[in-house]
Amino acid sequence: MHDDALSETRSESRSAPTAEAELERRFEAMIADEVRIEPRDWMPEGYRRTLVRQIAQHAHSEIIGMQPEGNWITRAPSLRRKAILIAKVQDEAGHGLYLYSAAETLGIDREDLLDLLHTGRQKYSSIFNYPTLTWADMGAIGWLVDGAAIMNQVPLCRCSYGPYGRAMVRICKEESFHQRQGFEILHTLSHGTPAQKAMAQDAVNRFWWPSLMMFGPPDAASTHSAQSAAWGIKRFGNDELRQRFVDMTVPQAQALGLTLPDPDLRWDERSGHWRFGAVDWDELDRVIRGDGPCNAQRVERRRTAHEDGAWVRDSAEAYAAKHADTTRATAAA
Ligand code: BYC
Repeated sequence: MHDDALSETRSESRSAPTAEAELERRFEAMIADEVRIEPRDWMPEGYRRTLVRQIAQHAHSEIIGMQPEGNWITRAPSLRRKAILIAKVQDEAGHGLYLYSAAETLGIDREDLLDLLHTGRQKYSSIFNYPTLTWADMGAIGWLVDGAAIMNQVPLCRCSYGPYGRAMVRICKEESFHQRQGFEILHTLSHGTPAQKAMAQDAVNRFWWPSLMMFGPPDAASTHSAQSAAWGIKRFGNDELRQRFVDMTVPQAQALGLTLPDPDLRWDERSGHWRFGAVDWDELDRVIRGDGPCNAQRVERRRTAHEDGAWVRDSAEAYAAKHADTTRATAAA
């Protein structure tokens, strides 16, 4: 669709009370033409709800994801490692903020989203319900968890909803940096003493399968994939992205000199893919339902952090109100 035609469509959809079917037809045409949907465009309620669900889950994952890594800030093995880890955890907070802002453009309040997280009514990624037991886990999270996140999130930069797609561009750039720092931590450990190499291997053993679960259930069991793909929200199915992640990661594990804990992992010459063993979908189900090793601890910590931060929000609101009063008084003078 040409720009002129698009702006005509948009201004009409904003001003004229067109019949719902016509609005829907225009929406579908925009999706088919890969024209981005923006906050003021008409959209079906299901599209809006799907985006709120996915963006909120994503935002929650970013801020809950600060906990397992924050756990190692005080015990990072050097000042350099500590500074890098602090910056990474701070990046995750920033990702959460862009994503909550993107969700707010869909007419939902950030406080309400946080309430849904704190009361267990909205999910966050299963991966953050696993503990970080050693320093090598910082490497495994960066390499595998950020690696899986990038694989999943780069296609979201082309999401049909503008504010989400644009937020993802910056997030993916930062995640790429995170992935490299994780790889570098593991590379140092795997080329260190035998004890350090064993620590790196143990971290990879524990994070490999949960990383594969980050892509969601198999396509056949995925409730939302087909509709999300039709709306241009998801560009690939869960299984395809999982396979791409395995194909990308196996050679990297070889470069690290570490093994992946899957006896069925083998190169399939015919398809040109690494074939992997069966994922334990019952485990994903259990962790999503709240029965992972750290679910209760993560949500409790998040609630406490929110309560502890109440004074900051109150102060910011009071400052904003005072600033608005001053601006009004100056304008009236
Ligand atoms: N964990 O129909 P499906 C990050 C839920 S990276 C928890 O396939 P969909 C970070 C799913 O929500 C992690 N829940 O759903 C990285 C749905 O439940 P509801 C966050 C999961 O939405 C490094 C149900 O299962 N990334 O933040 O089409 C450092 C059926 O699934 C999981 C994102 O969120 C799971 N692993 O696809 C710091 C990326 N898998 O909602 C931070 C954006 C599935 O019906 N999100 N579920 O109750 C997505 O791409 C998609 O939402 C998913 C799932 C691929 C995750």
